[in-house]
Amino acid sequence: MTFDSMWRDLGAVGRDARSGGYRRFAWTREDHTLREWFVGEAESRGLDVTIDRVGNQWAWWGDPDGASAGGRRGVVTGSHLDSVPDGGAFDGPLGVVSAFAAVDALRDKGFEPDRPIGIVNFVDEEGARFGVACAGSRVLTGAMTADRARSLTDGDGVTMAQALAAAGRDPEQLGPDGETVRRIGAFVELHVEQGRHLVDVGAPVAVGSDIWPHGRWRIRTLGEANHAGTTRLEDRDDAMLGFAAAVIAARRAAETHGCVATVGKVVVTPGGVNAIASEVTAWLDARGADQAAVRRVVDDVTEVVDDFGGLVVEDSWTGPTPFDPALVRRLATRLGGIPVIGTGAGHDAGMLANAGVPTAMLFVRNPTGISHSPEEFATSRDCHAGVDALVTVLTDLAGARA
Ligand code: HGY
Ligand code: MN
Ligand code: MN
Repeated sequence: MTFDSMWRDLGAVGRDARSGGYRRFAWTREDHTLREWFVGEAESRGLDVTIDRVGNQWAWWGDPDGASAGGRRGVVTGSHLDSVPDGGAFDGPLGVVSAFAAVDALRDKGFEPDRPIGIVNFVDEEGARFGVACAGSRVLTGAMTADRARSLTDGDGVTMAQALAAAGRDPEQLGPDGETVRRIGAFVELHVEQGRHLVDVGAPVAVGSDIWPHGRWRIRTLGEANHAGTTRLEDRDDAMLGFAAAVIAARRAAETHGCVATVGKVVVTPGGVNAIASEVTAWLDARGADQAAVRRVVDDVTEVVDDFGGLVVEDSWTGPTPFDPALVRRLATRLGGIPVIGTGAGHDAGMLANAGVPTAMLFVRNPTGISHSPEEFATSRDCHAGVDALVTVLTDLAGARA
């Protein structure tokens, strides 16, 4: 299977006919189809598939436990297959498909790795269903407890534990998996760029050097349900007002503190056009190069929400995440001095880096610069340039002289 045929196969899975975007959420039917696809691609290449305690899938070329027998730890690449609601085709899948295509290319040129090469599909990277991003790599590395993960609920009140059980997995098995993490000597995640830097500098591929501090906070404002037409203004307790003030405050605070912030998801109760809202739950996403500034954004929003008697609770926080400087330099050098860029997007690579795994990323140009949208795009030519870069990197890191 070549890159293009794999890409075509994946294209139909979880695609929403109306929006053209993808709805691939953790432990759903679409996710099951994607996981089956991953196993099929791995087995068709004779790779050994293992599944860790969290449900992340790993396809191995060589014995990943060779290190325990005095061998060298594996070089791993890959990414995730899940999406945000109406997400683009490339965010996640580009890294997984490129990984399989890179193994094909290495074999075509007769490459014999001197250490195991692994391809990973991290489960639930977007956190679209249960609300915490990088859930699969967070639990794997101990950055989120299994108890908390099991108790997370989706929009229908289904817990992650129930979703795992429905998908045939034992929720009690969920937990950190040090044995799996120890197999990784280096991790390089290839990902579509979620911005316009490569367009602006005219390069197809870049090395990723770091991830900005970023987090998610749940905002809850309360009111009193009542009739939209007969309740006097002075008698109203409208939960929407605090929510609306928070949204504007987030934007203003981001401008003031040099960050980015948005409220992209909101749930209103009871949610009737002619009923005053009794409760609003909304999610703030705030990020920036300076973590103190991000905290000030959240403080400003919290102050406004407090004024309306509401509550702001931190759902997840990831501090500044520099990738391994030596590995970043090594990749940039091997790839002929290509650009080295940071990103405001969170990735599983960040979780592994924070767990002490030597990690870096490769970014592939996105002509629209848009992501988390059906408009997300990368040309076939640049996708193949990404695979070529990954082949160079894997040859270097897994080669005999590495
Ligand atoms: O939210 C992010 O930055 C990533 O797409 N999970
Ligand atoms: Mn994403
Ligand atoms: Mn991603």
